[in-house]
Amino acid sequence: MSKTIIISNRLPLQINLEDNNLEVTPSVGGLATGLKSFHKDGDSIWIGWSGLTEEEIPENLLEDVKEKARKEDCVAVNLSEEEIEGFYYGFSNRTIWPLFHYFMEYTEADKDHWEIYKSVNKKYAEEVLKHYKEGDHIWVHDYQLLLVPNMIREQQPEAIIGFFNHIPFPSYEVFRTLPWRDEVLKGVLGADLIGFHTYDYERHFLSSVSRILRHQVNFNEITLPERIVKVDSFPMGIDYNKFEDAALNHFKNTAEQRTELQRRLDHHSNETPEAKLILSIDRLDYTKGIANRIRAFEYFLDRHPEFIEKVRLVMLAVPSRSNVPQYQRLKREIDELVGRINGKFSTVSWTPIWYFYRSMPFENLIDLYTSCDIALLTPIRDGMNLVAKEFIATRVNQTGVLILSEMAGAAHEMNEALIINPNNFEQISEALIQAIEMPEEEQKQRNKILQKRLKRYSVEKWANDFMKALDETSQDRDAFKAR
Ligand code: GDG
Repeated sequence: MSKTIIISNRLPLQINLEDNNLEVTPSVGGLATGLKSFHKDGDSIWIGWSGLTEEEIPENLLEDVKEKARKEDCVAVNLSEEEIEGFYYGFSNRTIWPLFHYFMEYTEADKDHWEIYKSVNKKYAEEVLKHYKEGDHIWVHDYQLLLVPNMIREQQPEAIIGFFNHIPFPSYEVFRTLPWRDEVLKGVLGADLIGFHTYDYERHFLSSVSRILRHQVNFNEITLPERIVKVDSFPMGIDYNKFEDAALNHFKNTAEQRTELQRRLDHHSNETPEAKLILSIDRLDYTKGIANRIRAFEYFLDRHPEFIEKVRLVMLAVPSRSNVPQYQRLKREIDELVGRINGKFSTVSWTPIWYFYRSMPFENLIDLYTSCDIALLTPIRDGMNLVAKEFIATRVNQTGVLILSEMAGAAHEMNEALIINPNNFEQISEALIQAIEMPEEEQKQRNKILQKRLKRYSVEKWANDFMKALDETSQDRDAFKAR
């Protein structure tokens, strides 16, 4: 029987070592949370890194790591510290990530990182080839593995390979600055189907292929000498029922069942029932516009002192890539901004920003989503942004207002939100006032439409649509051969 082989940088689980014991926790992050449900329901194996380097795993626990992964239908790729440094922190996160998010000033072009990126991509491809059987569908994910599709293709020319890019694809003028642009494009073109979150990313990719590699591009088809490659947009959804059910259960909790965080949030609303909670949740990443958001909040409080003690920004920033200097700098900048603004506006009974720098368990995430009145998500660039969709899915009584940056892929599908430019503080400030004053009836009208759409275009549908389109590429193959 044929199966699907999913390949991503990280597995959907993280294996940690505590006092010589292995502990398994779920991975946080858009790709893992999104694809997990597809993996659970289908006949698939998932290949990726476990989170522990070769040096960290004691010899006697090597088999246990494999076993822990196998139990979840996962295969752990072994990576050394040097490989993680060059491949993950290096080329993936100091070259591709900033370049694809238009942060050209952060983009490094380090030849050593590139060499390690290539050799690690080869490792992933080889692991796939070990598990591959004719008829299997191979689904490669994201910017850390851009070379994997062609590495598989070279060994298995008839394999059915899909690739999905979870981050933006930049315009040709930006992409062309990458020294290894030809190799990167050729790597991805090993796939039969290439998917993006939005039509804009898709057309940027097609334009780079036609201008850099000079392949013929017709509408969304690229003609290579030996085959056709299809390119399309598949906006990723969320596991809607999971978030809706969690929110429904959350409201059934008795006083004793409530989490400590929930009690604090309840305390806030009992003390000042008219005060609004504004929520933001992201990985601590410069693309997410967190520093801008805090500055915009300061701009808002400066110009509208009537909202002092009437609003609070609840900000969850999840630690991420803390080995990369820009992330360390950003952490310091945010600490400083939060301290300054809390110092500037606090009263004896009120602090404007509650700031959490940590990852929270899922139930606390639901506490935050359901207790806040407004979500303020202001990325400078974001492939999709699943948090925006999760917030709406948890609003089971349909109240709540989403303020969302136009630079997030999700903005294309969420027109009923208040859409803002993250660099325009005045616009953000006005959106906050509009959100605070929006009548409940209007909130419900907007959210009803959003919820209907998100429920329909769930992550399950996203994965099924992609797999169906991948299946259909075999017909194109036959047609191409018959030419
Ligand atoms: C990349 C792209 C694209 C967050 N904090 C906690 C937590 N989360 C979960 C959220 C959400 C996920 O992490 C974050 O997803 P995003 O989509 O917002 O962002 P990225 O991690 O940057 O994801 C992005 C995505 O891939 C999918 O293609 O949308 O544009 O950058 O699911 O719920 N989960 C838990 N605790 C936390 O503290 N349990």
